[in-house]
Amino acid sequence: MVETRFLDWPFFDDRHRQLAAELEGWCAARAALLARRPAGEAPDAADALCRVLVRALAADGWLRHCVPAAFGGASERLEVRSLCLVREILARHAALADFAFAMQGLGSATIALFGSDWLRQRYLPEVARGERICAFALSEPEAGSDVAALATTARRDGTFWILNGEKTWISNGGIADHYVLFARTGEGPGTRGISAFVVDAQTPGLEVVERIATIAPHPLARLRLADCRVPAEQLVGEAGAGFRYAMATLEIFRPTVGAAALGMARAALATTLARVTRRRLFGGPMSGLAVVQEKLADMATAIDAAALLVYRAAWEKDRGRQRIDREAAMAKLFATEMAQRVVDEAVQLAGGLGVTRGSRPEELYREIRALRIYEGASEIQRLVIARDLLRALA
Ligand code: COS
Repeated sequence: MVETRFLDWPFFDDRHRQLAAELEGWCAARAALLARRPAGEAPDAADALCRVLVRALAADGWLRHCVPAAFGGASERLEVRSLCLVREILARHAALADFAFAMQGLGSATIALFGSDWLRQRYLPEVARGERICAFALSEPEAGSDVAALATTARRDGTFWILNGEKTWISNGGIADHYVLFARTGEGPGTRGISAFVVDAQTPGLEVVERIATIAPHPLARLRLADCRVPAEQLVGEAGAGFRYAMATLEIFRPTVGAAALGMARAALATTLARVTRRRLFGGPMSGLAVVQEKLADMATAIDAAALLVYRAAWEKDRGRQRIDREAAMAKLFATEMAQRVVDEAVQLAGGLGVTRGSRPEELYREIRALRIYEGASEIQRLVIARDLLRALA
């Protein structure tokens, strides 16, 4: 049974309830597509399916939630509650569908928020129509959590910028049509000397040098930039403001990562409920055992607590709060950590089946893990929360 009671919470209005119902209908109608899995474990095994998912999500208008209305989107500006609802529902059905959706948003939001009209007009309508696959290229071999340490450089040369360096763990790397890519331009020290560029995948000097295989396959790559010449109009906003743009983008997407975790946790609970009511143990259904009921209660309570934090953060942003650093960090931290525990309990209650390749708990166990790492590891979210608490005292 699909949980819908949370949609009555005051964070939502009829628009959101309608969106959730329509997306559930879409997922039911596209069940065969959502049941497809990457062909094997090679680093590029998920490429073809990701492309198909992007096209399918676009064909029925879901990617319109990734861009503002002026460029073919669904709402005047990016609506975080809608992004979260779409991610939660897609992730409950198929993690790769959620991934395909999320990357269209993460790899275009910096353009939507800070890009020139020319950039927005050139990129965003194609993103919404699924004609362009997006990527967000921030991490480097020596700069993951500590963004200020990034070493890729961009040097101005007439009407071009010349980029040199390496980016790694770039989602959609290898299939993306463009990368929103961050490089050091040196206007100031550390965070104050970074700029954001939109780099087309075909730009000479940009090369995908390694495809990376992960425990839950999705397109991921290491990129090398060797005298990569990027036209000056591909700079997003102002030179030197890239760190702020990256953080503002992540602030929108961190609650949505929490929402994806929520979807996976709900899938784990649903699978567990189906199992414990069917399976008999010691002469009765497993669900009759107090030790099992205790686990079910803890799983459901953790899920609701995470949902409250996720949709609180989304609602705060949608109602116009400029910065939601603390709320976004709490949502991502709590929801991803709780989903890991809930999925682990689902594996435990499934017994041998839980660790059997191809079972739903086993799949969720592999899929949930990366969410505690990407877009700011749990440790970084704790740092953001603590700093915000301490700043309030100063
Ligand atoms: N919106 C707008 N501006 C923001 C912001 C936000 N949400 N968060 C920070 N900023 C601004 C700050 O206001 C500050 O501005 P000033 O220079 O004008 O004072 C500037 O950015 C620097 O912020 P801060 O001092 O907090 O930067 P630090 O280098 O100390 O640390 C952390 C920042 C660790 C929080 C950051 O590097 C981070 O989030 N790391 C994780 C990165 C990540 O998510 N990587 C995954 C990549 S995508 S898979």
